[in-house]
Amino acid sequence: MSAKNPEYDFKWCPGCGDFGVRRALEFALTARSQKYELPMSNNVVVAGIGCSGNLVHLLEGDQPFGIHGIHGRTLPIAFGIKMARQELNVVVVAGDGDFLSIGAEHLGPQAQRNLNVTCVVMDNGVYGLTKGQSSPTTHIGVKTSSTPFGKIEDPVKPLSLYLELGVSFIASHYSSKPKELAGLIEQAMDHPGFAIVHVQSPCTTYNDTYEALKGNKAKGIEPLAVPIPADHDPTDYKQAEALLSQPTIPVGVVYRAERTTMDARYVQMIAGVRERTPEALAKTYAI
Ligand SMILES: Cc1ncc(C[n+]2csc(CCOP(=O)(O)OP(=O)(O)O)c2C)c(N)n1
Ligand code: SF4
Ligand SMILES: [Mg+2]
Repeated sequence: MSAKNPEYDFKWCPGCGDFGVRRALEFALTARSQKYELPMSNNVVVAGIGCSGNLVHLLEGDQPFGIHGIHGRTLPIAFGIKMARQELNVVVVAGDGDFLSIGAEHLGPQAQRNLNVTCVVMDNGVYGLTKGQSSPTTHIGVKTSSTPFGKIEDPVKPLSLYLELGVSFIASHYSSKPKELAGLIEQAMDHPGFAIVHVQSPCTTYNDTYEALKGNKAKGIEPLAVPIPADHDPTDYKQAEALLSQPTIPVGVVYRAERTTMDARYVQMIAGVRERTPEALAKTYAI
C-alpha cells in the first residue's frame, strides 16, 4: 500500500500482475510530466471497481488526481472529465470484467468519438476482487467459482474487438516488464485519440498465467506472449488484422490511426457558437 494512502485497507496478493502495471504507470506518468514540464496534477486516473481499479490508491510518489468510480463506468466518467477539461491527461485503469463485461457498451461510442483518453486494461481472465468468477476473457472449459463444470462460452478477443470498433491506438503487453509497458503507455498518452493498452496481468490467486505467457523451456512450453515483428506496420489495418489472427498474444503496438479527436471537434464547435442571453434562448422555444 502506498504511504500516501495509509487509511486505505487494500492489499494485492503476492505476485499479482497489477504490481507491474502500477509500476509501469508510475514510470509513464513521471516521464510524461518531465517531458512536457507539467505537474503530476495534470493527470487524472479514473479507476474501475476490481483489484485492478485499486491501483489508483496505490500509486507512489507525486500523486495524480484519482477517481475510484463505478464498476463498468470508467469511460463515461473519463468522457465527462475530458469534455470539461481538455488540458488534462486522462488515464482509465480497469479490469477485464469492468471494461469488457459490464462496461463493454461504452467502447463503441468512445471509439467513434475518438475520445482523447488512454485506457490501461488489466486482463487476468477472471473477476479477481469478487473471488474468481469467470470473465469475458476466461477461456472455454476453465473451471471458476461461477463455472464449476468449465466455462461453456467462447472468450472475447479484446484486441480484435477494439480494432473492429475503430479504436485508434491499440497496444498489447504483459505485466512482467514494467519499463517496456511504460513505453507503450507513454505512446498511448501521446496518441491524439482513443488509446487502449491491453495488459495480460496474471491473478496469482485465481488464474496464474505467468508460465503460459512467458513459457517454460524445461517443460517444453512455448511463450504465448510474442514480440510483434519489427516489420509490422501499425498504420496498416490489414496487417493489424493478420497479426491478430495468430493464436499468440502480440507484444507491442498493434494498430495506430490518425483521426480528429472528439475534444478537438468540441472546441471547434464551441468556438463557432454565438453567445446568447437566457432570454434570447428562451424566445427560440416560444411558439
Ligand atoms: C454495478 C456493480 N456490479 C457488480 C459489482 C461487483 N463487482 C465488483 S468488482 C467485480 C468484477 C471485477 O473484475 P475485473 O473488472 O476483471 O477486475 P479484477 O478484480 O479482476 O481486477 C464485480 C462483478 C459492483 N461492484 N458493481
Ligand atoms: S485476487 Fe488476483 S487480481 Fe486480486 S489482488 Fe489477488 S492476485 Fe491480484
Ligand atoms: Mg479481472
